Amino acid sequence: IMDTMRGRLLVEEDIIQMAGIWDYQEKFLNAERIIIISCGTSWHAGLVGEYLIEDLARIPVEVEYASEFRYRNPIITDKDIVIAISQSGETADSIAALKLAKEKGAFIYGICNVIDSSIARLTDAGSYTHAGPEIGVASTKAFTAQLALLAMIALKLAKHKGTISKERFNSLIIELETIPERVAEVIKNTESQIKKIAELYAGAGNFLYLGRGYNYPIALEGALKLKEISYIHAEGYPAAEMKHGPIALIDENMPVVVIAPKKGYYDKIVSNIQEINSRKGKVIAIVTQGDTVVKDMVTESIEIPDVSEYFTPILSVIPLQLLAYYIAVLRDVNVDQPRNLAKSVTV
Ligand code: F1P
Repeated sequence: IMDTMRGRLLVEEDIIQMAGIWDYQEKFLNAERIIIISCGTSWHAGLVGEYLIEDLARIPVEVEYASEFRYRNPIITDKDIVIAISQSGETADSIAALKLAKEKGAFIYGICNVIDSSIARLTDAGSYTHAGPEIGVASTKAFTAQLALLAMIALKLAKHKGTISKERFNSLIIELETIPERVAEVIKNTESQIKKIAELYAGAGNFLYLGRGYNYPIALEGALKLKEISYIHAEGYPAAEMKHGPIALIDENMPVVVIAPKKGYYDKIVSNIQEINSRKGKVIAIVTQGDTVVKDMVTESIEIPDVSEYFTPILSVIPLQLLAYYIAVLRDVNVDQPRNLAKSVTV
């Protein structure tokens, strides 16, 4: 993330070179719609991007799985901007979806980690995440870098659309610059605790992950990381959807990871935890530092620093990545090379 942001988050008006959209800001500001296409982990980043761009810049955003988009008959015009997100830049479904959007006249913006990859070459413009090579197959640091970049894009658009004040923009940028240090703090402060939690739950057959708002996509991502590298069945859901089905699964054998920062949806998530408790589910909660309410209600709580809601996903995903990692290690599977998964899915 530090590399993603280095040299770009300069607050002085004239030298802002944020997020590679400087030369295309008119296109972005006049866009009737932004469509984000991607797969897997990158799709989860796209969902956070939707929340950020709609919330801050008030531009309508749709997020589509490239693997669906490419086979249906989507409505795309030259007024649309399509953002393709891909760690590898080689994912076949994303390439096909992007080509389709290009044929229909959309402006294509890429967010890739691998420089000069196929997707990067197909785009009209873009930003690299500069997260460094992902050694393992499962995308982790590229994901947090994607989130940082999307926050930068949303903030930049918001400022120029006038949907946030200059003062608010400046204070959010200053805060965003502190996020890499907060990430380091989360790793340092939670790793040994997460190792112990992994020991308690490495034998579980199923996991449920719940989150709301900005942290709903993080619930999806936490579940995907566990599936990908530990081979444990896991489902991610918006917490409010729990009552529409998944609640039937909750009993004393079901670990439920709840992302519960003390932000906008806090009271709602507290009542979701009560519902899980009354069914004897075991809650592992991600909470804001100093939160005692949720801490007293749950089996395990993992603290993350108090930051603006927009940036909570960058921090809340770290304990979930570590949990999946330590569970996989305990189950003696190859975390870097999970079975059946390829680093870039080229078919
Ligand atoms: C998409 C993706 C990854 C996942 C795995 C398979 O890749 O689904 O999110 O971790 O590696 O591919 P990409 O388009 O972001 O490279």
